[in-house]
Amino acid sequence: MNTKKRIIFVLGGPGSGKGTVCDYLSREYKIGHLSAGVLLRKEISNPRSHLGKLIREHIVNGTIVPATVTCALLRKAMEAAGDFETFLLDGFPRNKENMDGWFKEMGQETELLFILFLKASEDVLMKRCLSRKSSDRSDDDVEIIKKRLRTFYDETMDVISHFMSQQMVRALDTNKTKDEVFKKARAIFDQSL
Ligand code: UP5
Ligand code: MG
Repeated sequence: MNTKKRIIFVLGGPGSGKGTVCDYLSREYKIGHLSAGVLLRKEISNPRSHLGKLIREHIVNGTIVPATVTCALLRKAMEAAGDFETFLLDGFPRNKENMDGWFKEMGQETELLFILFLKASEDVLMKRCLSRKSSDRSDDDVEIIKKRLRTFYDETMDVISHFMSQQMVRALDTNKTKDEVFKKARAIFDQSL
């Protein structure tokens, strides 16, 4: 990549609205949206991929795929996305290993702008994962959702706390309606971009 891409990590529990908010923001601000989860699921459905089995095991256990795998997919997708200067990374990095791996692999060629943290209560997270209509997500099962939640609180919150200590986190309450969330997201982006 020739110029440094500007990156926003979008983090939050399962069902917190990462995909929904990123879709909205990418349209409104004409910025790229890369979902690590979507890229990993695509890799599983690619019969030529040697990584499918490893990724599937992580997804059905609600655990986290190593950074080398996810960073390689993100890099490829970023290069294929064309002209965007700024990208929302939806659902990455999910633990310290992912975060360190990102800076090692991508730190030179990207600039981290801030972290958007989507906050919703645990019962809202569970309800939204379960109510996702026509879900083709094998991990939208109550026992797996519990594991995803545990991984979020045990590992991803460490990443968020790390960036909080650097005043890089913009928090957004997603317990509210989509319209209220979008309005608040706009306010954050108008100030921070
Ligand atoms: N909805 C959204 N906002 C709403 C609102 N304000 N009011 C009412 N309804 C709202 O939203 C979920 C549902 O809620 C939708 O039906 C939506 O319409 C509604 P969505 O935007 O899909 O939430 P999101 O946070 O994207 O939920 P998702 O389930 O995708 O989050 P996860 O973090 O669990 O999933 P992800 O795809 O990121 O990861 C899946 C798995 O992949 C992980 O568990 C892990 O095993 C693996 N993974 C890695 O290992 N590494 C990675 O880097 C990424 C993933
Ligand atoms: Mg998502």
